[in-house]
Amino acid sequence: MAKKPDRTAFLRDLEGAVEHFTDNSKSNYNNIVLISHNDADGISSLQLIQNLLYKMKLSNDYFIYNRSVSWEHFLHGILPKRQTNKTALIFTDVGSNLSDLLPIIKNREEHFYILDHHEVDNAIDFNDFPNNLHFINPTVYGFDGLADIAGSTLTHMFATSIDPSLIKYGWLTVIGIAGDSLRSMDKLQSFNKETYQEILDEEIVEDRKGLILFGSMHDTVKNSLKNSILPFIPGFSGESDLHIKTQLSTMHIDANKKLIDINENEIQSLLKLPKINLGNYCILPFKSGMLRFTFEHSLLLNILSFKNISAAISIMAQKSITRYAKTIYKDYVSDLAINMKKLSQDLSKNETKNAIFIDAGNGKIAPSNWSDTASFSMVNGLFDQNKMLFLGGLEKKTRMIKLSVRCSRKFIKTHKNCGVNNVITNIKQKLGGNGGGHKLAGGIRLSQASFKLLKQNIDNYF
Ligand SMILES: [Mn+2]
Repeated sequence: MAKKPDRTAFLRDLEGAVEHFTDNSKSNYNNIVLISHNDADGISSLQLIQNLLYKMKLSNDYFIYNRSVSWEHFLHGILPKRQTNKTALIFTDVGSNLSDLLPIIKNREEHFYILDHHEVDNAIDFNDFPNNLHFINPTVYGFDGLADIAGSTLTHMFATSIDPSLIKYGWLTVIGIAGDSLRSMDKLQSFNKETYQEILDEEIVEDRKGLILFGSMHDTVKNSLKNSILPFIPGFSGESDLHIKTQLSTMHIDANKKLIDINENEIQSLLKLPKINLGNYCILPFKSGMLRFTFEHSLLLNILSFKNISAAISIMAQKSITRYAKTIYKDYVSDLAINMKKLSQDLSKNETKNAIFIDAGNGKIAPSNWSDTASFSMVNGLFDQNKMLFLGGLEKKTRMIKLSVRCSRKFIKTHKNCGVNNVITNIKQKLGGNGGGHKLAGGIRLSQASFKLLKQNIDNYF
């Protein structure tokens, strides 16, 4: 893995894929199969490519991959018995599990284009790639797959290299960036930053400066504070309406004013609260209500992708939110804020030199929320960034201990590149169980006896 990002080498790969795709589209391909990830970034990427293919007059089928089955199993249902090089497959925001994919691709005649920004298994030999694969992944050249380049940014670069007029769909790109980077627009870096600027220059979206309370930017001051999940605001996020109203009235702020309508004095008083900062956020001017705000739009897509993928895909084309989606969204953010509050105040923690265990079982936090609560508490820095977080508890149906495991980038740096995936592999080797993940996030299920041993010896697993 390169230390300093190699821009030239990455752009050379991208250009090679663009040329090959353009040439074959004119003379060879008669059908394109699209495969994308079931999240906001994946859906945005998918629609960017669909718009490209529409302009190129190429027919396409699409499939959403949620990683619940192996690539072999998934592709078995998609690839036809009769092979043909007249079909191309384009993977967006997925496809970097090369040890699973390469053996399949090697035995096929179709052309494969993988546009992904997830990290690749280190063991891959890039000189041993099949000729029918174009693999474009900026992380291979030292870019950060979240901060520097979202899946949608990469897809945007591919699509606009073929047809520059596709910049008009840049709002899709921004939704992908907002969902994956989890930061305000002023903190974007590298290709994310450059691409966002190009889209702004074309006046496709609008950039605004204001208080950053991601989760409910579209709502009243009271609800924005109550449901702020990024940042988590101690004393406000997850608190009761009455508590927040009382606080706001002592600050002489009208609790029912829209957050984006508050005046300079009100902004200044809110800035005195912990964690609250000014920053830039992005508006989609042609949408209304909550869907105008890219972070919230993106979070909604992420939530719906797990519950109802068709609802997620169709919301992209809608100007305003459906009642169904609105209810799901409201419950989600308010639960998440409340869970982070519980995590930072009420739940018992067991800390060692390198780890923090938090028992969220027995109804303390609903098991379906363990994963997101762990992720957002990590992003918000609610715990010591030098420790790995193990959040979970007894899962009633399996009688096993289920754990969501998270760590920060700082942790990986100070622990010689040891991330969540390495620790989970070590645990499985010594204690059994099943699970997996990547550097920053993963999960594992263990027997209760193994969990007891793990807690006693956790510092030996790093
Ligand atoms: Mn992504």
